[in-house]
Amino acid sequence: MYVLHHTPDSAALIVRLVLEELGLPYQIAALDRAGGALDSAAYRKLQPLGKIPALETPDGTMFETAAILLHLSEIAGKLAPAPNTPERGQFLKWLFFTSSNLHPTAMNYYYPHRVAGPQNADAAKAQAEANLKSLVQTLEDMIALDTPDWLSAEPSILGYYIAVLMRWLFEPCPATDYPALHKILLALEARPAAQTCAQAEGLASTMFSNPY
Ligand SMILES: N[C@@H](CCC(=O)N[C@@H](CS)C(=O)NCC(=O)O)C(=O)O
Repeated sequence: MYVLHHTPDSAALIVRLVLEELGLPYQIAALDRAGGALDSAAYRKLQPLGKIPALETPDGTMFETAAILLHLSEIAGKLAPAPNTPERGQFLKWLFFTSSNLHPTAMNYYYPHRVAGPQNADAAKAQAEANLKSLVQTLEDMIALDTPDWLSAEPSILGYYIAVLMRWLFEPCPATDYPALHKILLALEARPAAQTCAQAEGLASTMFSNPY
């Protein structure tokens, strides 16, 4: 049994989608963020930076969304090209592009004061927005050019990761501006795993393509 330390519509949603898609048994451990749960000694033992998510697995606790997703896909042998296949390197490249560039820049957009201080937050947010548009366009161009199987209408850990980020980024980067990505979001949000998560977290059934 996996235990997902979770708040709704956070990066824990990405892990939940993958647990659902793989049919792995899991429990939700709700984090009382307003009550300071992220700073508690107990949670810092699971996630030393006090970030969401953390996942308790039969092999120990994991954090970092991309690491968790890769681990789950390797255990199940699904949702990513297998190790030692020709597609694996390309897939890993774009997974790390997402976790090292897109995800942190999304955080900079929502928490600009953290990177620039309160007095510079507006400028930092504007810069994050410009960076996000460029990063999302880079992804869009790659999909349109390469049509990879591992980022397509078929579910993958990378597809779900990007879908949740596009949900959060609807305001600066509406999905309809990116036709190749939009097609993927429509396919993923129609899946039973996505609808189960949407219901559980009180999200629209068009959770990725048109979230609000
Ligand atoms: N690199 C981490 C980032 C996780 C992250 O930033 N999570 C956000 C929620 S989406 C969070 O914990 N926010 C609370 C905060 O920063 O105070 C990962 O990929 O798991």
